Amino acid sequence: MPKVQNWRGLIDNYRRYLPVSETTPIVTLHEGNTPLIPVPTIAAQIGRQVQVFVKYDGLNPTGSFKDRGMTMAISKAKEAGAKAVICASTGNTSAAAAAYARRGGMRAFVLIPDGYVALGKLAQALLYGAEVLAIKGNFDRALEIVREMSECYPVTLVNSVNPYRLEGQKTAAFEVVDVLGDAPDWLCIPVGNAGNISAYWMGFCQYHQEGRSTKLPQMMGFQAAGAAPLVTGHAVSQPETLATAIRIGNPANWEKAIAVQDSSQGSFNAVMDEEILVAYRMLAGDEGIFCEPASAASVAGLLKVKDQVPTGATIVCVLTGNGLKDPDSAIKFSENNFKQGVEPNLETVAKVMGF
Ligand code: AN7
Repeated sequence: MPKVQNWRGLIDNYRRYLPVSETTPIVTLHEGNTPLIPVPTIAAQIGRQVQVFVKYDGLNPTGSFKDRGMTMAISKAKEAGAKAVICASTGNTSAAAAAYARRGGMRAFVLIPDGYVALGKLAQALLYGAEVLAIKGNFDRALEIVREMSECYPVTLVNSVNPYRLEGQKTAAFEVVDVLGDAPDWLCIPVGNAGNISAYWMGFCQYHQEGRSTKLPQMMGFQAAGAAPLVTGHAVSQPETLATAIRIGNPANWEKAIAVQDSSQGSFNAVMDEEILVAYRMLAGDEGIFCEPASAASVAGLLKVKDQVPTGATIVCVLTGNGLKDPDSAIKFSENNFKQGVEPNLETVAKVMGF
């Protein structure tokens, strides 16, 4: 029998693992339940009978994993009577905060680094009705300001320093284990503020304690080489990478990130922008999966450290955001010289096609 599941969002599905009660008003866009897709051409580049999957979290309602955290953060803010939320963002958090806050009847203030937010993300924040302030500074500066704002004014901070964000995001690990039947051996993930890697680890540990998995994954975090504080061990005052989502020099969850690395026997590694682009094009061109550049860092990283992969390992790479978020990068870096200005007749079209 064909079966269509009535999925009503991750709070509904994983309620018993989340800090919500009967009276919490659930603000949801039915996020979560994203597909875990095999990527055989990437597995083939590693060999040794490894299996590689991508967790395509770009298929969430606003196009990124941030929806997982935002359904929790906004529901809890609403429960506490908040009238407005605030965040700093490289783009995706602002889109998710805007969508969920507006759905919950709250104002959404977002601070973004002027000129460094991908087009789709800005478009979303504007249309969802956020109050957008583009500041003449980078993400790290914006985060400092919104932290202070939330201390001095009646606005709830919904960056990943808000613990409810991580509670929601940990459900991605639950989904991975629910689909695979066990935890993977490796979890490869792009890292900016290190909220998501911390959330995944929480989720894997919680499921493991409940006996739902037999093992815990090694957590492999990847940062862009120009914004790799967790690799170098010191904050980067002027982070630079074309993967603007992870253009972050001073991760808000630094201590948590180090704890995850130590307790999972994982590591942080840097990938060059050029390596990110190779993975970005490979995912789209060989696997039909369109993610944004920052997300491709997980696959770029896996390929970079492929010699360390244990034989027969099961690996999950997290694709955190949808490719449609950043159409400019897709066009700029596609290496696809499409034919423009073609005369509209059969003869020319066939000729240009090489027939
Ligand atoms: C696509 O939106 O920080 O390590 O302000 O958008 O949890 O920070 C985005 C981060 C990875 C890094 N992939 O996650 C923001 C923001 C994508 C992202 C990350 C982000 P964290």
